[in-house]
Amino acid sequence: MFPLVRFSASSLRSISIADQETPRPAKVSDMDGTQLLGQLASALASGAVEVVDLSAPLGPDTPLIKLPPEIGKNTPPIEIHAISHYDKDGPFWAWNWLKLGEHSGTHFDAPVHWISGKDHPNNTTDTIPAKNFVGPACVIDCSGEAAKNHDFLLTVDGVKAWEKTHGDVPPNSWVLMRTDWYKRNNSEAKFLNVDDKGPHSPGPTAETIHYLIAKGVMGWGSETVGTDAGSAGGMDPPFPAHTFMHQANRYGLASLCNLDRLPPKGAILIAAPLKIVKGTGSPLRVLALVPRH
Ligand code: 23J
Ligand code: MN
Repeated sequence: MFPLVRFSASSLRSISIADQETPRPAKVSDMDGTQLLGQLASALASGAVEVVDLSAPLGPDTPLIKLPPEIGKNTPPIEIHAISHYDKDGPFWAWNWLKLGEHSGTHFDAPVHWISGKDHPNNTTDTIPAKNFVGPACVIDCSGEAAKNHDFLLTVDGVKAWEKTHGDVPPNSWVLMRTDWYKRNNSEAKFLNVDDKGPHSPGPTAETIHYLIAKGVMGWGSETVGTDAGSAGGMDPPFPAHTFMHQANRYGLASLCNLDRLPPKGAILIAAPLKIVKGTGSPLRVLALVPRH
């Protein structure tokens, strides 16, 4: 069933929780949902809870991954074409059509994107349970390391150091690698950071992704063009974040912005891809609900 790696009982249990279609019946001790959402509405109005935009602008200048041609075909340049612009083609209205790869800009990776996730149930953008699109975020700050070393890899020890301060990474949470790499997002050359040895950008080790899957996370997010490091094509296996997250029927978020505006723990992420039929991923607006003190 999982050809590339064996899973512990705890990782399998957490997978079954996230894959459930219907929530478990509320317990008597659960907080009253109406009161809770009333408080949330007040907090949003007052600014006690802030909405932080984690998406990059999506247009012809958005940086796109450049795979070596010997590995495979590339996603096409983004195009935005006017259908009409208050003119003879539509006198009172403006609207556009897009030429847009699923894996363009700030985007979601569905399990079906990778061969290791191709046979899971509910592994496409139109079938993933909606409740998996909202959840808590753990933000691991690697900005200092990534500034010094463009090939920086977050190790299991790095995650454990975060857990020592902030507590265990909870099941069904998003783990986001903060690198401040998004500050390069306005230039494809700076963002992809390619030299004669290939692309250089930070990411996780294969062991880190294993560790997070054993914790039962919902997914892994990064500020770089994909969820894997620039050097990941040469890892064993190649592209471990893709290989192992999707093997576990979990998700990815790439080209995230503004992770420096999130606390290490306590934000709620809203990351809902377009409901593309049999979609392998989708550009999306990622929002974080952030408490302000
Ligand atoms: C295809 C092949 C390799 C990679 C990717 C896509 C992505 O990063 C992506 O956007 O999913 S690394
Ligand atoms: Mn992708």
